[in-house]
Amino acid sequence: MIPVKGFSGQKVAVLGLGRSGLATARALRAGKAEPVCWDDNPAARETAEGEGFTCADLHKHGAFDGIASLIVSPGIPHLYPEPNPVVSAALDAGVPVDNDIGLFFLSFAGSEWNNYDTPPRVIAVTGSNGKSTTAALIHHILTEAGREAQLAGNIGRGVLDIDPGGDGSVVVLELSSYQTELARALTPDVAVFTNLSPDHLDRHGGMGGYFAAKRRLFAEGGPDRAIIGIDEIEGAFLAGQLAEGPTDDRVIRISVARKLTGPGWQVFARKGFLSEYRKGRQAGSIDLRAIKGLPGAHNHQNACAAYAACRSLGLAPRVIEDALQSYPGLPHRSQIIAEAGGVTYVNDSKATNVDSALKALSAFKNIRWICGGLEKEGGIAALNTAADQVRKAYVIGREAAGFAMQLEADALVCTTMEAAVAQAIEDAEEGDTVLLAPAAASFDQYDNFERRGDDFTEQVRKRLT
Ligand code: UMA
Repeated sequence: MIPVKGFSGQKVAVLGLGRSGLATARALRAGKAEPVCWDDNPAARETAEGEGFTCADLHKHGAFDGIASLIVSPGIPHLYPEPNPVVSAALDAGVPVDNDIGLFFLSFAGSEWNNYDTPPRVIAVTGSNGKSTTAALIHHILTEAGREAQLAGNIGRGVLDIDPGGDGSVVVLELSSYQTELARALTPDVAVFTNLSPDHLDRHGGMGGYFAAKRRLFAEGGPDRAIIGIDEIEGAFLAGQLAEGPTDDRVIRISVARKLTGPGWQVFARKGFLSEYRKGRQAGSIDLRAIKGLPGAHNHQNACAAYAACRSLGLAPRVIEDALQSYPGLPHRSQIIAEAGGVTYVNDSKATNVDSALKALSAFKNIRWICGGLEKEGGIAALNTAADQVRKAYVIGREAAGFAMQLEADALVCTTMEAAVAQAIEDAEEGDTVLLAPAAASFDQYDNFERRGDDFTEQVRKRLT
């Protein structure tokens, strides 16, 4: 745990007592602050009280008297579509609003670092898609290379839950736009921006707000090294804005759309080959095509970003290449869960938006595609650009019929995962891929995308054994 600094003897309100909130309350207590906790769910309050925390209703008039700061969990809106009333009350009372990420950057450095040969470094990864894989891949490469590394943030572990950094260690953080937008301190040593496509637009008042939230990671005086995917205009703009000039290698540009030339530092992947160029010279090259844990161009972008991050810490190309080969992949992200009778079964339940589903569709051929769920803003028409890859769609979700009607591919309304998997297995022929890539949120039928992916895996395994 990272004890929170700067609030000793002061009351700090904590709103939301899930993974990030509980870790925050513990870290505040370890830093001798007095957390005053609240969660709208009585069960979450009970858990916190079981750990000896004081809960007090932060909606009540005067709740912010004597409170030094309000720490808000990422899932709780602080601005759009409308701020949670507790956040509004804190703002009205002039109480600073922050989150666990802001506290982490205030508290991570310790006086023991003065005795270290190499101070701990923080790598923060953001972007619409691929940030979990990129963060996990960086962590995997560092660990394989014998570096002490910890992984936290949006990937599932509260950032204040990690251990203090040892000599030469690295912390890899996956940060969502919810987290970067609110954090009052954001000072990673290396920051990565994978890509940008519409997501969470309701929470950011549209695309501009969404990009602005992610850009905060690269604000003035920010990272020593910025690794930026430039295949969308926002990334190209950000890289251009951060670089002092064409040779400034503080910025490493990455692409999977084109060969990058120029005198700066760049890493790109084309036709399955990763190349690194620095000062006009090729510094590294890796054949990514046979790496099982990283199928498809979208994963090649993740490989480029992770490669660049590790190169910026001084790892040799060869060491990175060896580690890429052994990357096992993350659950629910292009995860091969079974192979039987020449058919491959892939769980990409994390493809919760159109863009990530399109990336999954382009990574495989002859697809029996399980899709559908709670549609996100912006519609699903763009999915039809991948219709050629799809042999048949098996549509799930409460609104399966409406979803199926918008698809150009041959589509069957299945509604449940059980029905979709049963039919896809019955139809599948040698060489096909049965792919769960929903292009929608899971909340109409599941608690989260993990449960949806687990259900898919269970249904497939049940039928194949
Ligand atoms: N709550 C209230 N009032 C409300 C809303 C929620 O009290 O109006 C309470 C809930 O009852 C619950 C708590 O807030 O007890 C939940 O807080 P949370 O939703 O922020 O969830 P955590 O468990 O703290 O998890 C958060 C991130 N969740 C979100 O951003 C929604 C996790 O990312 C992250 O792994 C974790 O912190 C540790 O850092 C998940 C996620 O879905 C994976 N992220 C989004 C995404 O990837 O698309 C951004």
